[in-house]
Amino acid sequence: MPLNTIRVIDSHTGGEPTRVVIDGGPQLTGSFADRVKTLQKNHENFRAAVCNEPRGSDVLVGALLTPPVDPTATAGVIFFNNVGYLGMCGHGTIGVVTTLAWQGLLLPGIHRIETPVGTVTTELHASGRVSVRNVPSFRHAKDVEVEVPGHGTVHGDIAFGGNWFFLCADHGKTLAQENIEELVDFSWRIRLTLESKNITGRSGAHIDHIELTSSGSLPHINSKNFVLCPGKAYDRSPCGTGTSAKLACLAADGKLKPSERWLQESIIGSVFEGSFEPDEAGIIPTIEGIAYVMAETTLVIDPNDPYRNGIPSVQQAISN
Ligand code: PYC
Repeated sequence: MPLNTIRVIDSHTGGEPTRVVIDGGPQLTGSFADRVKTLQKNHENFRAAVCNEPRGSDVLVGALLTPPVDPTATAGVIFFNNVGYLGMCGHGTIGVVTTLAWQGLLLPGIHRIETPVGTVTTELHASGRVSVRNVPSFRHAKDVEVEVPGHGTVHGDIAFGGNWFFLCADHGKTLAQENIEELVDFSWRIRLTLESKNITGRSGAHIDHIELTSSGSLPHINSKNFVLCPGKAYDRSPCGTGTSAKLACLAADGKLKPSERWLQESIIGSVFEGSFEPDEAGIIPTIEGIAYVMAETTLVIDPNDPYRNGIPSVQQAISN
């Protein structure tokens, strides 16, 4: 049987990797929603082969390019990870724009990118930085009380920034790299509690990202976060959609004014710059960061390889 090959370009944005599939991925047709459904229903092996071990890792976010349906967009993209699919991905969008520029397909300027939750407007700056004007973001609920087993009561806001987040500030933890194992375990217990208590986003939406927040480690940084992603990997970047959700909460509390700059630090110290414009649905956030291309490679799917479709992630069951 012939070997199947998939060409990818790997980049990272603030330490968080994005693997853009540039050739060999499924050809999707129909409306954008149909494409997402087809990918989810018929191409699970593709997702797992690209993202899961042994070719990928839990932290990797994959990006499948597809021709846009929206005539104003330059490209369409569907993001996926070790357990499933993302609505939007901020660090991933910065990675996609950087990758397309690296291939010589995009010049500095404005480029609209279609995603499953709407079209975002990106700007590739001459410096190589990329800003992403995200989809409308909003806070759904404030100060929701959650009893975390083995810890006690915490409170958090439920907000949408392209994905659904539970943002918690009264966690009592130190957001530092040496505590990552503890932060993963604690955030995962919050996630399980939200599920067991049926605490959801709007219209029953699954809250699959947990964001712990604290003050920044330097005086000019507004806030630091630790974001646990759906498949139990933590975001090395400040999380573009998580920063958008944070901006929505700040705006709802009147703590940040339109156009005011917000510096959001990640658990490893990388920083996104954020700001927002008011919108009838909440806010339109813009986040800015920089990505670096790390590898251009061809994945080989050998039909004789028992792990050709990846090792299923142990987190798969809960996330589906
Ligand atoms: O940057 O939006 C983001 C993101 C979501 C999951 C990982 N990164």
